[in-house]
Amino acid sequence: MKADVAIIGAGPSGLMLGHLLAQAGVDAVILERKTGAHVLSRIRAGVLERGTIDIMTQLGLDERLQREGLPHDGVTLADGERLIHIPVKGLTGQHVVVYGQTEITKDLMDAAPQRGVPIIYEADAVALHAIETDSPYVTYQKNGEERRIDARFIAGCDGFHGPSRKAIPDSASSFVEKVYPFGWLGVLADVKPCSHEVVYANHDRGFALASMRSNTRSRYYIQVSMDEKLEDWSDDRFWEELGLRLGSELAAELATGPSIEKSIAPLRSFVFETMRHDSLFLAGDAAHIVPPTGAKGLNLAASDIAYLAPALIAFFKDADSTGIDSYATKALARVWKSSRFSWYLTSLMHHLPEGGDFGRKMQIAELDYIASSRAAQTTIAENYIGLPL
Ligand code: RFL
Ligand code: PHB
Repeated sequence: MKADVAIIGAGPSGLMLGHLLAQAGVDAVILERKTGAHVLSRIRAGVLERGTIDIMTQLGLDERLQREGLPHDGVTLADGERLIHIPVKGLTGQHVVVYGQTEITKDLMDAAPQRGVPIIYEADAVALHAIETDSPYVTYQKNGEERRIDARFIAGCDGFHGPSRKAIPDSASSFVEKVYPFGWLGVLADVKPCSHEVVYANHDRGFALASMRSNTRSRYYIQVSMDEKLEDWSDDRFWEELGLRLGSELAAELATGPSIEKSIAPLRSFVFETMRHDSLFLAGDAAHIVPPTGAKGLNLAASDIAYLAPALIAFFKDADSTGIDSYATKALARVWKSSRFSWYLTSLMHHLPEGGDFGRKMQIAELDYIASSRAAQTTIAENYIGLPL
């Protein structure tokens, strides 16, 4: 098989890229290791920035998002019993939209057949070859049979554990990483949210987050140490701990019920430099990971694609290489700024074992400052809605 671009991974970044290329008449094929149902079963991001929504609008695939997405005009930082409301829209003129990553992925997957975006699911043993030449190719196995796609470029959209980043030699790249000594225990439940906006809570007992997927489906997280076992967290224990950490005003509104998903996710910052190696481009979690505080991971994946798709289209349609040549530099500049915000909010809102009493006092002083300063709130608000592309 031949394609202009072979895309590895049918997560949000691979699907958005495949659709944008197809819309412009560039021939792309997506290889995905799992089934579509498996990809859709992963409960992840929930908060979308303007730029992410704009891609869905450009594709004409935003109808359900506009109908079902919940615009959020503010966000709350909680600190024990104190609630600090940040009027994001009042400060920036923009809002974010709560619409699950699962829903975005579903909208893109469902539209793929009629938009001429081929997705090959259950592609095993995907391997990249000749990426330092102008004729790279990808091999994979499907139903036990070896297959090959010859392309002009490969887009590695295969998440943190995929093969694309690993195909780039150490001599041509470097990375920095910070692994946090805790994770997030997340619960999804069909109960009414305790707040109509997202709440990030810093309690002496540890961090908690109240979010939602709809007016009847809530998504909550609490900070746990990485040696916690999922089976030790009954639903009852989770709800009790969550209520303590959110403070009494929100706890009074907390509706509880059986969890429909429960998982523990590690927190890490990771940035791989470079995002291009000759004929291979990296996008999304394949190139960078942010801790989820601040809701930047999916949005960064989308902003990578907002740079990469037009760059590839200009190459194929106008023989113009300027976009592909500046892709890594442009994308990384935004990645670092989002990494900084995610690190800041993670450090501000979590119980940091290494911080000690001084660290805790600094967090409280910073929250006092945020509560009283329009400038500090504006800084948070403009990062929360997403920095410009
Ligand atoms: P994905 O979604 O990981 O998709 C990669 C795809 O590649 C496939 N793949 C392979 N395919 C073929 N061959 C192989 N060898 C392959 N290896 C892997 C995988 O099966 C998969 O389908 O990466 P992508 O597209 O870059 O998207 C990134 C986002 O998924 C991620 O950044 C966000 O989910 C992060 N994130 C959040 N981001 C936000 O913007 N807002 C949020 O509110 C938010 N909350 C979260 C999050 C991530 C979380 N977890 C579990 C990590 C909350 C959590 C709990
Ligand atoms: C979510 O709704 O899953 C969510 C919201 C905000 C975050 C992370 C995750 O910062």
